[in-house]
Amino acid sequence: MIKKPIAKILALFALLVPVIAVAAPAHANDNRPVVDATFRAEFTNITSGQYLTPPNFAAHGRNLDVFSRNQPASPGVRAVAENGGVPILAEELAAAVASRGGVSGVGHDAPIAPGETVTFEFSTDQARFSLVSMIICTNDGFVGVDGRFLPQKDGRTRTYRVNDYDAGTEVNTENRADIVPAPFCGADGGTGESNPALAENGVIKRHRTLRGVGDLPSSFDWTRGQVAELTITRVASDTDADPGDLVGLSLDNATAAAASQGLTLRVVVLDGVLQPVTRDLVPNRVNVEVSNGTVVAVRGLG
Ligand SMILES: [Ca+2]
Ligand SMILES: [Ca+2]
Repeated sequence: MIKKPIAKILALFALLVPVIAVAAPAHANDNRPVVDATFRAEFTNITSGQYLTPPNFAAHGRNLDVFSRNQPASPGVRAVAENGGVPILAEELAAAVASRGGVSGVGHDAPIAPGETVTFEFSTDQARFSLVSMIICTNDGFVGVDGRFLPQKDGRTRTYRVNDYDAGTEVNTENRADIVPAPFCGADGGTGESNPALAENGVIKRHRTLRGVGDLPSSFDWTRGQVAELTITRVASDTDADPGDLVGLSLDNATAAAASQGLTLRVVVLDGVLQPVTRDLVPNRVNVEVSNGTVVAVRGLG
Protein backbone atom coordinates (compact mmCIF):
# COMPACT_ATOMS: atom_id res chain seq x y z
CA MET A 1 0.00 0.00 0.00
CA ILE A 2 2.81 2.38 0.85
CA LYS A 3 5.06 1.57 -2.06
CA LYS A 4 2.68 2.70 -4.73
CA PRO A 5 2.30 6.38 -3.74
CA ILE A 6 6.04 6.74 -3.19
CA ALA A 7 6.75 5.32 -6.59
CA LYS A 8 4.31 7.82 -8.02
CA ILE A 9 5.90 10.70 -6.18
CA LEU A 10 9.33 9.76 -7.47
CA ALA A 11 7.91 9.56 -10.96
CA LEU A 12 6.33 12.94 -10.43
CA PHE A 13 9.59 14.51 -9.41
CA ALA A 14 11.26 13.02 -12.42
CA LEU A 15 8.55 14.71 -14.42
CA LEU A 16 8.74 18.03 -12.64
CA VAL A 17 12.43 18.64 -12.44
CA PRO A 18 13.27 19.02 -16.13
CA VAL A 19 10.36 21.40 -16.75
CA ILE A 20 11.18 23.62 -13.81
CA ALA A 21 14.87 23.59 -14.56
CA VAL A 22 14.16 24.89 -18.03
CA ALA A 23 11.58 27.43 -16.99
CA ALA A 24 13.34 28.82 -13.96
CA PRO A 25 16.00 30.97 -15.68
CA ALA A 26 13.34 32.90 -17.58
CA HIS A 27 11.84 33.92 -14.25
CA ALA A 28 14.98 34.59 -12.35
CA ASN A 29 13.82 38.17 -11.79
CA ASP A 30 10.23 37.31 -11.14
CA ASN A 31 10.38 35.19 -8.04
CA ARG A 32 8.04 37.21 -5.83
CA PRO A 33 5.54 35.07 -3.97
CA VAL A 34 2.38 34.97 -6.00
CA VAL A 35 0.18 35.70 -3.02
CA ASP A 36 1.86 39.05 -2.37
CA ALA A 37 -0.76 41.73 -2.62
CA THR A 38 -0.89 45.46 -2.02
CA PHE A 39 -3.27 46.74 0.63
CA ARG A 40 -4.41 50.27 1.40
CA ALA A 41 -5.39 51.08 4.97
CA GLU A 42 -7.41 54.11 6.03
CA PHE A 43 -7.22 54.89 9.71
CA THR A 44 -9.46 57.60 11.16
CA ASN A 45 -9.46 59.24 14.57
CA ILE A 46 -13.17 59.56 15.42
CA THR A 47 -12.74 61.12 18.86
CA SER A 48 -13.57 64.75 19.53
CA GLY A 49 -10.59 65.47 21.76
CA GLN A 50 -7.88 62.79 21.65
CA TYR A 51 -4.83 62.57 19.42
CA LEU A 52 -3.57 59.13 18.39
CA THR A 53 0.00 58.05 17.78
CA PRO A 54 0.97 57.09 14.22
CA PRO A 55 -0.27 53.50 13.99
CA ASN A 56 2.28 50.72 14.34
CA PHE A 57 1.11 47.86 12.18
CA ALA A 58 2.14 44.41 11.03
CA ALA A 59 0.82 41.97 8.48
CA HIS A 60 1.70 38.53 9.70
CA GLY A 61 0.77 34.90 10.07
CA ARG A 62 -0.76 33.03 12.98
CA ASN A 63 2.73 32.59 14.43
CA LEU A 64 2.89 36.23 15.56
CA ASP A 65 0.76 37.75 18.31
CA VAL A 66 1.27 41.51 18.62
CA PHE A 67 -1.01 41.75 21.65
CA SER A 68 -3.94 39.97 23.19
CA ARG A 69 -6.67 40.91 25.61
CA ASN A 70 -6.06 39.39 29.05
CA GLN A 71 -2.35 38.99 28.33
CA PRO A 72 0.48 41.27 29.50
CA ALA A 73 1.56 43.88 26.97
CA SER A 74 4.89 43.30 25.21
CA PRO A 75 7.64 45.85 25.93
CA GLY A 76 6.92 47.53 22.60
CA VAL A 77 3.17 47.75 23.12
CA ARG A 78 3.81 49.02 26.63
CA ALA A 79 6.18 51.68 25.29
CA VAL A 80 3.55 52.92 22.85
CA ALA A 81 0.65 52.77 25.29
CA GLU A 82 2.48 54.57 28.10
CA ASN A 83 4.81 56.96 26.35
CA GLY A 84 4.02 57.03 22.66
CA GLY A 85 7.15 54.96 22.02
CA VAL A 86 6.32 54.26 18.39
CA PRO A 87 9.95 53.54 17.33
CA ILE A 88 10.32 50.95 20.10
CA LEU A 89 7.31 48.95 18.94
CA ALA A 90 8.37 49.47 15.32
CA GLU A 91 11.68 47.81 16.11
CA GLU A 92 9.97 44.98 17.99
CA LEU A 93 7.60 44.28 15.09
CA ALA A 94 10.35 44.56 12.47
CA ALA A 95 12.37 41.92 14.31
CA ALA A 96 9.30 39.71 14.67
CA VAL A 97 8.34 39.76 11.00
CA ALA A 98 11.96 39.36 9.94
CA SER A 99 12.10 36.01 11.68
CA ARG A 100 8.49 34.87 11.21
CA GLY A 101 7.44 36.41 7.91
CA GLY A 102 5.31 39.40 7.09
CA VAL A 103 5.78 43.11 6.94
CA SER A 104 5.58 45.88 9.51
CA GLY A 105 5.66 49.64 9.58
CA VAL A 106 4.30 52.88 10.94
CA GLY A 107 1.33 54.29 9.06
CA HIS A 108 2.01 58.00 9.43
CA ASP A 109 4.66 60.48 10.52
CA ALA A 110 2.83 62.61 13.10
CA PRO A 111 0.10 62.35 15.74
CA ILE A 112 -3.35 61.96 14.25
CA ALA A 113 -5.75 64.74 15.21
CA PRO A 114 -9.44 64.30 16.05
CA GLY A 115 -11.31 63.76 12.80
CA GLU A 116 -8.16 63.15 10.78
CA THR A 117 -7.76 60.18 8.42
CA VAL A 118 -4.37 58.80 7.42
CA THR A 119 -3.79 56.39 4.58
CA PHE A 120 -0.94 53.95 4.20
CA GLU A 121 -0.11 51.02 1.96
CA PHE A 122 1.78 47.80 2.40
CA SER A 123 2.41 44.62 0.44
CA THR A 124 2.40 41.20 1.98
CA ASP A 125 1.75 37.54 1.36
CA GLN A 126 0.49 37.10 4.92
CA ALA A 127 -3.16 36.80 5.94
CA ARG A 128 -3.45 38.68 9.21
CA PHE A 129 -3.15 42.28 10.36
CA SER A 130 -2.48 43.93 13.70
CA LEU A 131 -2.35 47.59 14.66
CA VAL A 132 -1.51 49.55 17.79
CA SER A 133 -2.02 53.30 18.32
CA MET A 134 -1.88 55.15 21.63
CA ILE A 135 -4.78 57.27 22.83
CA ILE A 136 -2.22 59.89 23.67
CA CYS A 137 -3.74 61.85 26.55
CA THR A 138 -4.21 58.78 28.73
CA ASN A 139 -1.94 56.87 31.07
CA ASP A 140 -1.68 53.70 28.99
CA GLY A 141 -4.68 53.66 26.69
CA PHE A 142 -4.42 52.48 23.13
CA VAL A 143 -6.55 51.29 20.27
CA GLY A 144 -5.72 48.09 18.52
CA VAL A 145 -6.57 45.44 15.99
CA ASP A 146 -5.47 41.98 17.05
CA GLY A 147 -4.55 39.62 14.24
CA ARG A 148 -7.64 40.07 12.08
CA PHE A 149 -7.82 38.72 8.54
CA LEU A 150 -6.94 40.88 5.57
CA PRO A 151 -9.33 40.95 2.60
CA GLN A 152 -8.63 37.91 0.46
CA LYS A 153 -9.78 39.13 -2.94
CA ASP A 154 -8.56 42.05 -5.00
CA GLY A 155 -10.88 45.04 -4.76
CA ARG A 156 -12.43 43.91 -1.47
CA THR A 157 -12.59 46.29 1.48
CA ARG A 158 -12.96 45.21 5.09
CA THR A 159 -14.02 47.42 7.96
CA TYR A 160 -12.41 46.53 11.26
CA ARG A 161 -13.55 46.95 14.79
CA VAL A 162 -10.84 49.00 16.49
CA ASN A 163 -11.16 48.41 20.21
CA ASP A 164 -9.93 50.71 22.95
CA TYR A 165 -7.67 49.02 25.47
CA ASP A 166 -5.87 49.72 28.69
CA ALA A 167 -2.40 48.17 28.43
CA GLY A 168 -2.49 47.25 32.11
CA THR A 169 0.99 48.66 32.64
CA GLU A 170 0.29 52.02 34.31
CA VAL A 171 -2.26 53.01 36.92
CA ASN A 172 -4.86 55.35 35.45
CA THR A 173 -4.25 58.48 37.50
CA GLU A 174 -5.60 60.72 34.70
CA ASN A 175 -3.22 63.40 35.97
CA ARG A 176 -1.48 65.69 33.51
CA ALA A 177 1.82 65.10 35.34
CA ASP A 178 1.69 61.39 34.41
CA ILE A 179 0.69 61.90 30.78
CA VAL A 180 3.13 62.41 27.89
CA PRO A 181 4.33 66.03 27.47
CA ALA A 182 2.48 66.58 24.19
CA PRO A 183 1.13 70.15 23.89
CA PHE A 184 -2.32 68.91 22.93
CA CYS A 185 -2.59 67.12 26.30
CA GLY A 186 -2.24 70.43 28.15
CA ALA A 187 0.21 73.30 28.14
CA ASP A 188 2.45 72.32 31.03
CA GLY A 189 3.99 69.23 32.55
CA GLY A 190 3.83 65.65 31.54
CA THR A 191 6.41 62.92 31.32
CA GLY A 192 7.68 60.65 28.59
CA GLU A 193 9.06 58.15 31.08
CA SER A 194 7.33 55.29 32.84
CA ASN A 195 7.02 55.95 36.55
CA PRO A 196 7.78 52.76 38.53
CA ALA A 197 5.48 53.98 41.30
CA LEU A 198 2.58 53.77 38.86
CA ALA A 199 3.37 50.31 37.50
CA GLU A 200 0.13 48.38 37.15
CA ASN A 201 1.55 44.91 36.44
CA GLY A 202 -1.74 43.94 34.87
CA VAL A 203 -2.97 42.58 31.59
CA ILE A 204 -4.53 44.22 28.55
CA LYS A 205 -8.21 44.95 29.13
CA ARG A 206 -10.86 46.98 27.37
CA HIS A 207 -10.50 50.61 28.38
CA ARG A 208 -13.16 52.03 30.66
CA THR A 209 -12.61 55.56 29.24
CA LEU A 210 -11.76 58.44 31.54
CA ARG A 211 -13.46 58.38 34.90
CA GLY A 212 -12.63 61.90 36.00
CA VAL A 213 -10.33 60.87 38.85
CA GLY A 214 -7.47 63.23 37.91
CA ASP A 215 -6.96 66.70 36.52
CA LEU A 216 -7.38 65.82 32.84
CA PRO A 217 -10.34 67.76 31.46
CA SER A 218 -13.39 65.81 30.35
CA SER A 219 -12.80 67.04 26.78
CA PHE A 220 -10.28 64.17 26.53
CA ASP A 221 -12.93 61.57 27.26
CA TRP A 222 -14.50 59.45 24.55
CA THR A 223 -17.42 57.11 24.08
CA ARG A 224 -16.36 53.58 24.86
CA GLY A 225 -15.34 51.74 21.71
CA GLN A 226 -15.52 54.92 19.62
CA VAL A 227 -11.92 56.00 19.10
CA ALA A 228 -10.85 55.01 15.62
CA GLU A 229 -12.07 53.42 12.44
CA LEU A 230 -10.05 51.26 10.10
CA THR A 231 -10.77 49.98 6.63
CA ILE A 232 -8.37 47.98 4.52
CA THR A 233 -8.75 47.47 0.79
CA ARG A 234 -6.92 44.77 -1.08
CA VAL A 235 -5.83 46.89 -4.01
CA ALA A 236 -4.26 44.28 -6.24
CA SER A 237 -2.27 41.12 -6.29
CA ASP A 238 1.29 41.85 -7.25
CA THR A 239 1.37 39.24 -9.99
CA ASP A 240 -1.26 38.18 -12.46
CA ALA A 241 -0.92 34.54 -11.55
CA ASP A 242 -4.19 32.71 -11.04
CA PRO A 243 -3.66 29.18 -9.75
CA GLY A 244 -7.31 28.44 -10.49
CA ASP A 245 -6.39 28.39 -14.17
CA LEU A 246 -4.44 25.19 -13.61
CA VAL A 247 -7.60 23.14 -13.07
CA GLY A 248 -8.36 20.94 -16.06
CA LEU A 249 -4.79 20.90 -17.36
CA SER A 250 -2.72 17.78 -17.61
CA LEU A 251 -0.03 17.54 -14.99
CA ASP A 252 2.61 18.32 -17.65
CA ASN A 253 0.81 21.40 -18.90
CA ALA A 254 -0.09 22.57 -15.39
CA THR A 255 3.53 22.31 -14.36
CA ALA A 256 4.61 24.35 -17.33
CA ALA A 257 1.83 26.90 -16.80
CA ALA A 258 2.76 27.25 -13.14
CA ALA A 259 6.42 27.67 -14.00
CA SER A 260 5.55 30.41 -16.47
CA GLN A 261 4.01 32.30 -13.52
CA GLY A 262 7.02 31.75 -11.30
CA LEU A 263 5.31 28.95 -9.38
CA THR A 264 6.28 25.44 -8.58
CA LEU A 265 3.68 22.73 -8.41
CA ARG A 266 3.23 20.18 -5.66
CA VAL A 267 0.75 17.33 -5.81
CA VAL A 268 -0.85 16.90 -2.39
CA VAL A 269 -3.64 14.54 -3.44
CA LEU A 270 -3.01 11.95 -6.12
CA ASP A 271 -5.90 9.86 -7.40
CA GLY A 272 -7.77 10.45 -4.17
CA VAL A 273 -4.82 9.61 -1.91
CA LEU A 274 -3.30 12.25 0.38
CA GLN A 275 0.42 12.46 -0.31
CA PRO A 276 3.03 12.80 2.43
CA VAL A 277 4.30 16.38 2.24
CA THR A 278 6.66 18.51 4.24
CA ARG A 279 5.10 21.19 6.43
CA ASP A 280 7.41 24.02 5.34
CA LEU A 281 5.86 27.06 3.71
CA VAL A 282 6.98 28.04 0.22
CA PRO A 283 5.08 31.14 -0.91
CA ASN A 284 5.43 30.49 -4.63
CA ARG A 285 4.40 26.85 -4.49
CA VAL A 286 0.92 25.85 -5.52
CA ASN A 287 -0.56 22.66 -4.09
CA VAL A 288 -2.85 20.70 -6.35
CA GLU A 289 -4.99 17.62 -6.46
CA VAL A 290 -4.42 15.36 -9.47
CA SER A 291 -6.70 12.64 -10.75
CA ASN A 292 -5.90 10.46 -13.76
CA GLY A 293 -3.09 12.78 -14.75
CA THR A 294 -5.24 15.93 -14.69
CA VAL A 295 -5.29 18.75 -12.13
CA VAL A 296 -8.78 18.69 -10.61
CA ALA A 297 -8.37 21.18 -7.77
CA VAL A 298 -6.03 23.79 -6.34
CA ARG A 299 -5.53 23.22 -2.62
CA GLY A 300 -3.86 26.53 -1.87
CA LEU A 301 -0.48 28.18 -1.94
CA GLY A 302 2.40 27.52 0.36
CA1 LIG B 1 -3.55 38.49 19.86
CA1 LIG C 1 -3.78 51.50 32.98
